[in-house]
Amino acid sequence: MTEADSPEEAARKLFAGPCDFIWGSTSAEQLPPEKLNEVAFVGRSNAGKSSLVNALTGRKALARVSQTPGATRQINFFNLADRLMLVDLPGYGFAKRSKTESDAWQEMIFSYLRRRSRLRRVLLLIDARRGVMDSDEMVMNLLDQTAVSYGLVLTKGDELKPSEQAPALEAARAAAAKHTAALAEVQLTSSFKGEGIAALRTHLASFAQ
Ligand SMILES: Nc1nc2c(ncn2[C@@H]2O[C@H](COP(=O)(O)OP(=O)(O)O)[C@@H](O)[C@H]2O)c(=O)[nH]1
Ligand SMILES: [Mg+2]
Repeated sequence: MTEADSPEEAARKLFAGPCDFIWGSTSAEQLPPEKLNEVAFVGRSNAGKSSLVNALTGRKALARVSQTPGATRQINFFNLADRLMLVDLPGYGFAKRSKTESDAWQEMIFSYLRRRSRLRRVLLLIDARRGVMDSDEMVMNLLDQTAVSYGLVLTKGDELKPSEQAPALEAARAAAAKHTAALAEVQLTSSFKGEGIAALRTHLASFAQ
């Protein structure tokens, strides 16, 4: 008999397995059937969502990394080994967006969040250099109204000097502490350098079936 894998090793294997883009929704009326537990990634346009999905799955171009902020306007579903659905939500907070557009975004995200009974976790991505901004606070207020708990993930950690990391984490923890549904723990990641990626895989793998 072989010993069971550690949670870290089990997570590594899960994310090294097949992962396929299966569905892109431009409205919350046309979501795929709920067969798997889901974890969703949300954040400002350019926060690094697509890059993080690629880093987690070890693929260069599974989720499209955009050169144009705000280009991803659909909800993209990635089936991870038939065990977990990774969901890349459209970005928000792009300065050129009109009120109508941001209302439409909010409506789409809110109806996604309300409809998915198998949504286990939302990760709210924050560019580590910028920290929590007003638009992030608005989304945290929105998330507080749903039943799903969410964790803050600082992205682009490689852009911080070592001395800037602890203050950035502390500020994000303080922002999270003001919100009822936010988890206390904040993760620092770099999709480019791999920092924090294995830990995030282990966290997400706990929701896999
Ligand atoms: N330095 C650095 N840049 C990153 C990292 N992740 C993403 N980026 C850059 O940030 C920009 C937006 O990334 P993208 O994944 O498309 O963000 P999205 O709009 O949230 O999906 C791109 O220019 C990426 O190359 C990272 O870990 N480190
Ligand atoms: Mg994207």
